[in-house]
Amino acid sequence: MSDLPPSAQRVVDAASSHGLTLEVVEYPDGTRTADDAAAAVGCEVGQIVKSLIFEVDGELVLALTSGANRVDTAKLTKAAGGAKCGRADADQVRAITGYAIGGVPPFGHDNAVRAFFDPALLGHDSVWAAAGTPRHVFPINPADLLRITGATESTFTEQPM
Ligand code: 5CA
Repeated sequence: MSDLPPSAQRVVDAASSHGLTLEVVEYPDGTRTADDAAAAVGCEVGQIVKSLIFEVDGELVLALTSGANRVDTAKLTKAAGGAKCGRADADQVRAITGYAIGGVPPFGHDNAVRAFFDPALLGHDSVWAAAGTPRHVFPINPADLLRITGATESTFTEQPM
């Protein structure tokens, strides 16, 4: 229980401050991408939460996105009330969240960040998100995730082809 790496422990502590006990699971083969995580967990890729950082008019925002979906930056820009949107780079992700790409969790960040929530995540009983490292993930009820992230539910993904 207490042998989690510090970056995973921070995620557990952040959940705990919202009254939620996380069961973090380590997969030594890695959970760096949504596909990796789904393969490791043995769940649908749509149940994996991608915690993606974008820059909208100079503000870094978090897009909590189903692993089955792709962000439509025009829609995300509109949801955030901005005009210009791009992907944050690895240094910006680290600076705002305190975590490296591949392990960015949906909450427990160093700095407050406005968050947007893909409603597709609510179509599952449980979803899995990164727990601060590219090897640790945890399951969570998506409504609980929406609540503790304080995210705004918003449709910001591309239409499936
Ligand atoms: N642990 C997994 C599943 S929870 C995970 O963190 N997935 S993720 O989707 O949230 O984070 C990986 C994402 O980071 C990739 O989808 C990719 O779009 C993005 N990424 C990878 N490299 C870079 C980079 N150099 N700059 C900006 N974003 C990147």
